[in-house]
Amino acid sequence: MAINEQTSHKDQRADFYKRIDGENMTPLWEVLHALVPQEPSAACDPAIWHWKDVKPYLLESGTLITAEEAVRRVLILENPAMRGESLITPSLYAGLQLILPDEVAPSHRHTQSALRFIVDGRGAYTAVDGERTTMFPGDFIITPSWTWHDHGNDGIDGAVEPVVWLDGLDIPIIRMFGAAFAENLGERSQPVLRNQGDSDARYAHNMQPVTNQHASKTSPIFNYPYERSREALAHLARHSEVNAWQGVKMRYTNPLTGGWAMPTIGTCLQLLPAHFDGKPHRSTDGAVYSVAEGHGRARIRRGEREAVLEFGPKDHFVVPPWWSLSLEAETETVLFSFSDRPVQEALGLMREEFL
Ligand code: 1HN
Repeated sequence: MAINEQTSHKDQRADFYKRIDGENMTPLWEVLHALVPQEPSAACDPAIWHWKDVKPYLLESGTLITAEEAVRRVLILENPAMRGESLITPSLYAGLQLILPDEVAPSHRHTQSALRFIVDGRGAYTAVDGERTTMFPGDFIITPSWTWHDHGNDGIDGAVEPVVWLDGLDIPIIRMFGAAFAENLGERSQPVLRNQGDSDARYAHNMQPVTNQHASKTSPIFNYPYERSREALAHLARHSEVNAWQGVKMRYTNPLTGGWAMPTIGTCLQLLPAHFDGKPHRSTDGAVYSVAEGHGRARIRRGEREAVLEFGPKDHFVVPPWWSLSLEAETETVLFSFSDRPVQEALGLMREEFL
């Protein structure tokens, strides 16, 4: 084909694209490769937020706005490859929330599901559909879709201190479905309808009421205390084999189904023994990590690119989908993590490789 023939093809096409543009149409062949990449190609980079850098800003935010005015006083953890989008991975939102002594974060509900992993301080509470639970570091707490929730900080044992937790929400997933609804209760705190520990007594003792009517897709347990999860990991670390890729890793379950605790977000807690030198693993679910205990290193690789993230207690980091992760621990380490794995499993999309 002669050169001027090629140019005229190009011109003809450009002219064609312009004309169909007026009909809200566009040619697939110009975007096909980007729409259907050969491998996951989302704009999502590895990143870490060190507690020593984050904590002063969180406390400063406490001098600028009250929890009540902010509704939720949160500093969003934004993926550096998606600034401005309020996302930490393509499918997940994460942020660090501060509640000061005697503050209240007013009651509302929304179709997005939320998780909390308590990072710093003790004695704040969250209330979910009429029941309060007191928060301690390392607790994993769930706010199921469309449940009224508010937070407060009355302290415990006569001491009241600032409390910080990690929020994880399925905001992008709900947005993709066009299924986002929210409403305010119009009151600072919802009425308390049940005693603390009620859902725990009903569902967290390997039993359930014979009259159980829990219909939600989310676990009926809304606080998985660190004390118990940590004990399970310690026992397994002492008495069973340590996985060469993941150490001792457990997932939080819904006791009614044995499945994930939340329908859209999978949550895990894992222990890496001191001097653990893990093999690389990759999976299609990008994950957010919160360091509960210990010091170590996350090596996150994709092709020629590598991030080596040195972590310590209360640090947070993100592993993008399909990047390989190797974990190393200097001291005994405990990591909380969450991802969109339940959604990928439900849709038959999950892939993972132990390298
Ligand atoms: C929310 O309701 C909470 O209830 C935290 O604590 C973070 C981020 C976006 C939308 C709603 C909370 C949130 C949120």
